[in-house]
Amino acid sequence: MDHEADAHRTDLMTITRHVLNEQTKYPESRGDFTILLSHIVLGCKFVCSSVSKAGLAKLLGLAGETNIQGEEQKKLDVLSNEVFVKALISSGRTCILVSEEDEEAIFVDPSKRGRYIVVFDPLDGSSNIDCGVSIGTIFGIYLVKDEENPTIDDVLQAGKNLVAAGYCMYGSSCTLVLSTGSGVNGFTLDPSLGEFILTHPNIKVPKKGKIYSVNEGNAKNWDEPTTKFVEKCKFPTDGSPPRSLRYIGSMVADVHRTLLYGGIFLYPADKKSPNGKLRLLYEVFPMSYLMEQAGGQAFTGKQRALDLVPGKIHERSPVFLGSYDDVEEIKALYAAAN
Ligand code: FDP
Repeated sequence: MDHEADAHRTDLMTITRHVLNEQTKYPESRGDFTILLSHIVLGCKFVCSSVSKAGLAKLLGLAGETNIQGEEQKKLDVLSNEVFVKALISSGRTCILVSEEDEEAIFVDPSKRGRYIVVFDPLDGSSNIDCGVSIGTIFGIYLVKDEENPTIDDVLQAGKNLVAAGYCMYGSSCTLVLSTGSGVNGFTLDPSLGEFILTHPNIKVPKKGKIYSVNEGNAKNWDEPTTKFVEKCKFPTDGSPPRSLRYIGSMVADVHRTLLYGGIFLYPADKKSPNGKLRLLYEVFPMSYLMEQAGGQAFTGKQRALDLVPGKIHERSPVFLGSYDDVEEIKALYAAAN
């Protein structure tokens, strides 16, 4: 019997225990982040349970529809947003919230205010809900400059100022991937325990990948560097085999695969959408932060993604992120084109 392996199986590293361990590296820490994270985790557990019961619970359908009891049914993304907003406010550790679902930033009442800003997309990839494809929650966390006087400028910070970022993927299992600035760790929800357990410690994205991930339906409108890059993936001229194309169309799932298997995920600018499609604050920044923390890169076509400073909370940006070498290739093509 392998007693050592057995000891590991009985020594469960939950996400809370992991963050508490990290916290001991900062003696000045007051445990605020751990409390904030436990509220994010609660939101993720709620959404996970709702997504898995969606068909059964008749949660699907348009917002505004009524159920048998005559109550208004909420679409999953609307419901998820409400759960996250309430959980984050009640944590007492947040001062500003920016959600994909809300046009304006939410300023938390002074009586419940803390020093963290959370930017999030409560249910990303929502066009995939009805067909049971993996979807997820994405979040990024900043610190406010002055807790007494939070302003919108505290939100409009470069991605490199994030203090933490992560996503939770609602797929065949429920996986929460988190970075607090010292690497990336993945936790899987054990439904019988109701706890996220560390299952993917210290994730590193392979230096070079064999997969590219893009919505090729937009190819007609791409610029030259993107077109050349995808052409090279399909018809390599250096003797290497062609790369595989994988595109789910749900950012969390596409990025999760890229993080684990390597490769590149791209949502470039095109003639119809000069800023691409993805939102800077709660899609591009958190995923770019995780990718860099895992040893990869994230580029916009012009610069390092995390150096961008948003001008508006719902601003969009093109993005190329993934394995270090793959992003180097696209950077070289853009450099040659300018
Ligand atoms: P969705 O429209 O389903 O919400 O930004 C949202 C997003 O999904 C991402 O999750 C996904 O990567 C992207 O849009 C897919 O866009 P396309 O359908 O244009 O490929």
